[in-house]
Amino acid sequence: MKDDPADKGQPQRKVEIVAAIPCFNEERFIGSVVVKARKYVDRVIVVDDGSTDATAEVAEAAGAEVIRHKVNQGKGVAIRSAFEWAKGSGCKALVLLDGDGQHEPEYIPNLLRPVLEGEADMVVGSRFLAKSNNVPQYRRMGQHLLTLVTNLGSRVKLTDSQSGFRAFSCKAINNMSFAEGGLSVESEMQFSISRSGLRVAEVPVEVTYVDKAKRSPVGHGVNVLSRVLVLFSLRQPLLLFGLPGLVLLIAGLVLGARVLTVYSSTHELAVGNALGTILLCLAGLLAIFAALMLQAMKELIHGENSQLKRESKGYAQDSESGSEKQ
Ligand SMILES: Nc1nc2c(ncn2[C@@H]2O[C@H](COP(=O)(O)OP(=O)(O)O)[C@@H](O)[C@H]2O)c(=O)[nH]1
Ligand SMILES: [Mg+2]
Repeated sequence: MKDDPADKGQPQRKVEIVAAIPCFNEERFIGSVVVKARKYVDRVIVVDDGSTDATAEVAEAAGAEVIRHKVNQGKGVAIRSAFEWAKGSGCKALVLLDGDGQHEPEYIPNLLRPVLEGEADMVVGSRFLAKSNNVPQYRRMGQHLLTLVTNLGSRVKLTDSQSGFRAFSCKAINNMSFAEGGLSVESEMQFSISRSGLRVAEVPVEVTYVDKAKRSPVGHGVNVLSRVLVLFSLRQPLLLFGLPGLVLLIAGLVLGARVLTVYSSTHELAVGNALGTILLCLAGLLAIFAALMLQAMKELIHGENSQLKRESKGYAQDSESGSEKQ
């Protein structure tokens, strides 16, 4: 068993297809998930994220290689560890699935097909494309809202932005980057994929809800939504803040014009409307100001990143020509 991502062991023989399962306290289900997944891939990696139960031992007994985080760091961090392992192994494809029995490993070949046939770099298993899905109603509404906001913010259209059942090509493994530590990592992948110009596809998957939700669905939803809005605001500030700001400002100006018209004909100030005008204009101006500030920051960061990339390219070329001269 490995102790931390830093000293993850690399496979002895060439591993082509890897399945990685981020886990936190899944001793009840992880054994059967690993055994089933092994039928479809060369290696199963379980990232045990500081579980306090026997997840790691059960996973290992079932034939998985276990990367162990000493303390719980969140699903996103566990997925980063899995990506690092996959990068080091030089594998052709990586599949992610949950360790709670929700994802049926028999769908792994369907997820892998577009990747292995060179049609997509990330394939998402969508619960909402399947003929039947037993996603509970309360979850379904929240999932659709999160998908709507993620699609708008990332400009990548999926039917199930929150599905953790996904496959990635070698190109995606090497080019995607994400920083989210928790359960918003799936949304962040959508932002990352559009930024890296990778291709995305969806295939239908059916899921089973074996257990009750482990955390409050409302709290979970609000948490993910707030992170998605942060990603959205950094990616498209003009759309998220600028457009509503402009609408508020125009509404304020229209109301203001009405206040003036009434005043000029009656010489009476419509106090309520005048206050409304001030509030709408202030809110609109604030939103536009926030949008412009965020846009400026975005362009600054983008400019600095491009500069760094150019510098490191130049440095690599210089050292190449230097070694040729020697
Ligand atoms: N590594 C890691 N995995 C987690 C964490 N929280 C949940 N998971 C795993 O992520 C998967 C989905 O989590 P779950 O709580 O079932 O989310 P839900 O299906 O969206 O309600 C399961 O395999 C969990 O074990 C965490 O803090 N760290
Ligand atoms: Mg689950």
